[in-house]
Amino acid sequence: MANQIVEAIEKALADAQVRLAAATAPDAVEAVRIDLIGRKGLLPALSKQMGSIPPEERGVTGKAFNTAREQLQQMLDAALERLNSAADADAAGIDLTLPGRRVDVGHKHPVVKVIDECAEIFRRMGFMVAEGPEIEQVYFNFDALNTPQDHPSRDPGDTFYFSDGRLLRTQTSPVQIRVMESHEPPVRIVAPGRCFRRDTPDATHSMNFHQIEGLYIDKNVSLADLKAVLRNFATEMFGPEVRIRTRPHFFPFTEPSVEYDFSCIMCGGKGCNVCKQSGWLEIAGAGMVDPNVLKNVGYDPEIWSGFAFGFGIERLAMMRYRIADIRWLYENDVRFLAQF
Ligand code: 2U9
Repeated sequence: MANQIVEAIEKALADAQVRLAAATAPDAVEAVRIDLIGRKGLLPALSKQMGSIPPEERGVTGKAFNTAREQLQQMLDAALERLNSAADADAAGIDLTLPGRRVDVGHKHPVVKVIDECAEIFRRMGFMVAEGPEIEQVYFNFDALNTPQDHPSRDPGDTFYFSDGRLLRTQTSPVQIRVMESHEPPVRIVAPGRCFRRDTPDATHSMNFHQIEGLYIDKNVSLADLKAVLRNFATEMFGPEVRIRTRPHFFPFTEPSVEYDFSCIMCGGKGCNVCKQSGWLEIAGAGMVDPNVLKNVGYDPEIWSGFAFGFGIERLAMMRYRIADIRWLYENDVRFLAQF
């Protein structure tokens, strides 16, 4: 008899569970409460049968009633809570069935992505990253780099000067001078950063641009070491199919000086608008560090030698991402920037 009562209680609870899950209004929850524990409800009716069961089973059956009442109360509360919060959302005009709103996560600017990627490639070849000030002294930007007073890059019309004589650096080479002045050789660094030149902006020129320059000083360093480093950089950055070539050039701070061309990334070297049908793109300047520069920082050029190179970051980014106009990198138009 006791088992039948306990079974009836369990079945009543299971039925209530189903009805509460389907309830769409508080009235339906109240109806479940009345049916089960109202004055004429199922549980009070069952408890009246307690008298007809053997005394030794009454304890167990009584416990089953108490547990059932507690459980039922929790189920009723939870159902009301669910209906009320849905009603609140409804009143506030919120549709809980809509998918969540996507949160736009920001990302790095393409110029910064290319700097990071270059730094990582050179890091794997043993170069450390060095940084320095964007507002520089004339000595670090020009004199220490063997660039004479009458060199065109020192023209006030080509460089931004402050009234106290300092300037906005035109290259990151002053960073290398600062590192050499404060460290004994060997030196293996890359210096990425913002530079400034008084150019008229167009599709390939910006007054504000970025460079990454490298410097490698050790004993018995040669142009062959430079070639190996740039060959590896080209492969890592643009893939193994890219060819490289060297042309003689002149820079005040390197002797001999060269320019590096990479086979055109756009047409694979066949000739197109971007490479002006030549199949090649000018990518980097480089050379063996001029002995005068080594002397300026107190290194003995009879013992130490080394190479230096410089890349324009925007140019790399434009090739990497096939960007036609450098100015797009500086307009902060998110429709453009969101593509990278
Ligand atoms: C020291 C000595 C020598 C770094 C060099 C270049 C050639 C070069 C270009 C990069 C992009 C100019 O703005 S750009 O188009 N850079 O052509 N840079 S050799 O030579 C150094 C640097 C530091 C102490």
